[in-house]
Amino acid sequence: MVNVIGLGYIGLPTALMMAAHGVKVVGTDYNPELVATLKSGKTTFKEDGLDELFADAVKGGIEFSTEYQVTDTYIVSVPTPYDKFSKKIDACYVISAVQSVMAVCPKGAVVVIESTVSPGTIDKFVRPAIEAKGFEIGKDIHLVHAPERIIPGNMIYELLHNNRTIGADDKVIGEKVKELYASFCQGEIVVTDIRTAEMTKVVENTFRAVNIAFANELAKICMHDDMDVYEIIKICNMHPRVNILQPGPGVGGHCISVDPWFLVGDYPGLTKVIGQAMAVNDSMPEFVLDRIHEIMIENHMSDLSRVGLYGLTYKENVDDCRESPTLQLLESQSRHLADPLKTYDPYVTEEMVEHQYYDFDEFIDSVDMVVVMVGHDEIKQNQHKLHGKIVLDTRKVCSPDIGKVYYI
Ligand code: SAJ
Repeated sequence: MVNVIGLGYIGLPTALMMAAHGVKVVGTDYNPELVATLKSGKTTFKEDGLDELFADAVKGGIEFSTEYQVTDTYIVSVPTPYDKFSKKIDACYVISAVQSVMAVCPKGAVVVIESTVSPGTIDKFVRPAIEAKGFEIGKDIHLVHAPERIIPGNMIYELLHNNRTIGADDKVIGEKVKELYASFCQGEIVVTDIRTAEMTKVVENTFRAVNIAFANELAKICMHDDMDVYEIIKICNMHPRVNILQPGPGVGGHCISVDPWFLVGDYPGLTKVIGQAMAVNDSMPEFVLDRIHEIMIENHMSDLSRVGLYGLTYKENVDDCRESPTLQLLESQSRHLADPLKTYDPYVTEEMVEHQYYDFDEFIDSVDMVVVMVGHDEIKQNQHKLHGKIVLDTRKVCSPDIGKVYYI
């Protein structure tokens, strides 16, 4: 039996996927409300295909509990926040989960860490936590790092099809864990050592962050000299060896906007490109704020309460608002002591910020200028309703034909 610890955005789909593929799974989370919701047959966040997968996992006998189980295999999938000032990882949840596993697990158990950790975290924090409980690693406990790779918005497909990395001290244990993941994963599964696995995960997200920063910097250059950054990127990407990502209002989510800082925090003198890239991405919400002011002046608008931000989540068609560019923008704006802008997001039904709307039409009626911060399908399909408004589209989802549309 596999005990999956932490039933959030990664732990839950992973537990469900294994259970739906014949593995006996108990999912454990320390939040009793979350466990009660899952036990009552409901999922805890929105994701394409998650409800269907949940039904299959229930048929496969999945159970949910607040208790750690006595078993031979644990998968730890808890959050790894970072300290905003030092830029270093805060491994407290991983350490506490591993300590709780140690309190119940039999000798010989395999502990797989799925949470993203900065290179060296397992050596620095996880091994000492295990040894402090009197266990000998490699004999009493086997350690594995299997970083997740799935993208919110397409998680279920990617869980099934992405290639994976398994880092293990002992190749035999690595192969055993590979077999477990192969119960559902149709991609290639590479077995390597733990430090390499830690590093690959952070490097993958850093590669994407640097590429997005490059696109954002191009957007600023093009804005400065009135060139169309989207057309330029489109043409450049027709070159067989060029693949530039898209500019936007900033980078959010709990991965791309966080993981590269682990490298900057640990190697401050060696991360010039990465550090600058992260600074460029972090500057984007302020850049959008400046664009809003410029466009307001150009259109003789002075009333900020007539400006609305469309989208609160960190990207399209997900309900996750962690580190979202819209929240970053509102925070910058609050430093200027201005009244917060109006906001609306079809995926955010609970109050999150001031002046939040819950109905698309009411939101549109209440403003003269709409700033598209997130390219949800809803806005793509309803862009005709923006007719007559001034639009700042930071995601290039609206056609210039709908009216007075600006891009970044
Ligand atoms: N973004 C842009 N321009 C782009 C692409 C993205 O501005 O061209 C923005 C998005 O709007 C969003 C942020 O970047 O605010 C991050 O979104 P994302 O879709 O690039 O990635 P995440 O954070 O949802 O998921 C990433 C993925 N990593 C890579 O693609 C290398 C995913 O595979 C990882 O599993 C995930 O991080 C994670 O958990 O680490």
